[in-house]
Amino acid sequence: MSRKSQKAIVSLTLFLLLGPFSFNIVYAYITPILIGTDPKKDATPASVDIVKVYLTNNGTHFRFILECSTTPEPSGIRSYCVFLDTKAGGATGGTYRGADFLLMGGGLSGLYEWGAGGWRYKSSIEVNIVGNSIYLTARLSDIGYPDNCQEMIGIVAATFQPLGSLKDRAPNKGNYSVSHEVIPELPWPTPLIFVPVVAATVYYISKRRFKKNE
Ligand SMILES: [Ca+2]
Repeated sequence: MSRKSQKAIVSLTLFLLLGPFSFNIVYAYITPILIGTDPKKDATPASVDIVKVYLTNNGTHFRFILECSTTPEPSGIRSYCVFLDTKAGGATGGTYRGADFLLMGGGLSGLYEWGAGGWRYKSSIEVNIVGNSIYLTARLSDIGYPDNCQEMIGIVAATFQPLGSLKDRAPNKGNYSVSHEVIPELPWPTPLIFVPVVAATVYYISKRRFKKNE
């Protein structure tokens, strides 16, 4: 086999092996962090009863995971929300006074920002249902992260049905808090070390195979 075709095969192998790897790993989410729990059966129907709230991120996006008693069912009349207090000022009333951002799955899904006395649509979010959980995913930059976020970020999760009517609030009073550092805990070190190791191994195996065939 010519050196040129050997090189081509090695390149192709690397591309096929590392393409999916680099995509999946570099954009992988860190293991979700439990932000807080809320009593079970304190809201009906069970699909709006929040029991656990998790947070994760992949370096560019953050994701809240609301675990409910049964499968969440966002709709035009049922929403799953996360309020974030990221800076001074914010909501002057409602579910969480002081909240600056709102992620809403169901109703008109999206990221909302408090301004001029009300919630204003800012950008789209991703809404997914996995088992008994609903995933709400938004861009970190859309909440002004990291520069415009205070040291401790306040969090309240809530469900509404119909949209104006609060069903469950987690926690029941006050708010959960997460330190500024938890959100940016970047997953980079793993892929940066892992990918070159895989690349080196693939190249080594290919080289040995070619030598054998020569
Ligand atoms: Ca609950």
